[in-house]
Amino acid sequence: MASSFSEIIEEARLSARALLDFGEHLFNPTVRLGVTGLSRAGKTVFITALIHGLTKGGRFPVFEAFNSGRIARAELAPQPDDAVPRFDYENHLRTLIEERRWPDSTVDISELRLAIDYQRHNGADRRLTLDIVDYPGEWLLDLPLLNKSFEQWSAESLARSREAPRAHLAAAWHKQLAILNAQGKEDEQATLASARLFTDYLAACRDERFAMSLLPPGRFLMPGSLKGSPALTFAPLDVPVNASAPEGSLWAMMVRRYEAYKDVVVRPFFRDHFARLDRQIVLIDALAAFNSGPEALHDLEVALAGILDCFRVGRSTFLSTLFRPRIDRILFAATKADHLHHLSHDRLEAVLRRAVVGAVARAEATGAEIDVVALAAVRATREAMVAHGRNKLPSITGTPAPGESAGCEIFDGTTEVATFPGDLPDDPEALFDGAGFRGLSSTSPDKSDFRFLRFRPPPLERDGGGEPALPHIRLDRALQFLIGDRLQ
Ligand SMILES: Nc1nc2c(ncn2[C@@H]2O[C@H](COP(=O)(O)OP(=O)(O)O)[C@@H](O)[C@H]2O)c(=O)[nH]1
Ligand SMILES: [Mg+2]
Repeated sequence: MASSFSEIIEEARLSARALLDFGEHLFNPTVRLGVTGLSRAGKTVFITALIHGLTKGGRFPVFEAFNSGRIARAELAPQPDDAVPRFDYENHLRTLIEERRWPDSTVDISELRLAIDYQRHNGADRRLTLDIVDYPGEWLLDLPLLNKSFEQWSAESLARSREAPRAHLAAAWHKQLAILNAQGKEDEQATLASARLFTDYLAACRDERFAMSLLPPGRFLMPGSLKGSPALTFAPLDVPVNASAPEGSLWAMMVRRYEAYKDVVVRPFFRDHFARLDRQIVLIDALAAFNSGPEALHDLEVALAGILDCFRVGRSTFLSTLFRPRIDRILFAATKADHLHHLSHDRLEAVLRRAVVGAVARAEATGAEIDVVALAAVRATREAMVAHGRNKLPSITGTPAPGESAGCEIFDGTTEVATFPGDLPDDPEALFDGAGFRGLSSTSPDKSDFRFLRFRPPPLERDGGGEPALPHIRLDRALQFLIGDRLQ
């Protein structure tokens, strides 16, 4: 009863918001573009490069409205939502260009508004408002919790934690779980210990060696202001899926907190942010998954399916017919493609396509258009053929960040080197089945089949007479897909 009542309120609020947004769209055409991806996927760099390119004359041959000169100007406008932090564009850009460092990592949501003045194909002058919303992919992976009971979530989390390589990382938590009495009296200390061990396990899974993606609840690893609150102090229990918790039990306490997490964290995110997006780009650090190995790639695949389910969840189950999430284009982008020679870019796209194929089929049924691209928002490398014995290998050259190492060499951040990062296999299957492709989770760095160095951002490119621009790979293709049709 309580839950259906809160859902009615939720729906009423959502539809009020939808009407408000709709009214604004009528007078002032607006696209709300969500930029998401797991932590370190490249969101901050992507948004910074996109804004810099649009406002400062980037090189975007494939972005038709821009390349044909129909865009008269694009400029920053005051951020629309009072309660959301502004995306710190100027600072990020300064770090990137003047210091040639990558921007510091961010873990919260932020927004920025761009006003684009353009000429329609028929000659009329128009303005498109582009709201860019940067939010953690971890929050997105929480949305499926809305449709799951505590018992279902527990069963899924436990099953996952019993598979390799997670089982090993979950050992300490499993040990504690085994002696926990779910039916027993509620117990704050046991709950605290359980939540801590469970969080440690999630953190270990995220480590570079394992690079797991699917680690809900998202706020356990990025608690922000909720750190230590009851809504973040719970953990899965080994309880039957179809039973319900005895009153006053430890189990009942976990259920209460799990539901609080949904109320305090997940629903507000859905209502205030996710449900208002028109377009979505999901950034994926697929190279980090290759770096780790097939288990990480498999985990990524499941996470991507989870993400795509969110778009479906939003459409059909959670809400009334009055309100419908309107995301009608979703782009999956493998980031940091500049770590590979361009001969491998198509292969990177193929791997990503392979990873989302099942999920895409499902999401297409919702009417959203979906595409896949391998890109580098900021291209930190150039390409070279480097002699290796009697062969020449397609390599990349760049300045490794200070402290990066290869073999026994440690780089100081000033010397340029050419490296051969490894080839992606012709057939994506090889990466998924683990035959013939080894990563960090099963071998040492010098023996793994793919290993990448972190390079420093490049200097601005000053060729071509126009304003100096940041080099990129296929950023224009992403723009064309995401907003090209709104600038016709
Ligand atoms: N070479 C290269 N590295 C990138 C690129 N984008 C992101 N990175 C790297 O990935 C890290 C995380 O990027 P960031 O945008 O902060 O990720 P976020 O957590 O998703 O916002 C950066 O510090 C860079 O080291 C890119 O286009 N090229
Ligand atoms: Mg960020």
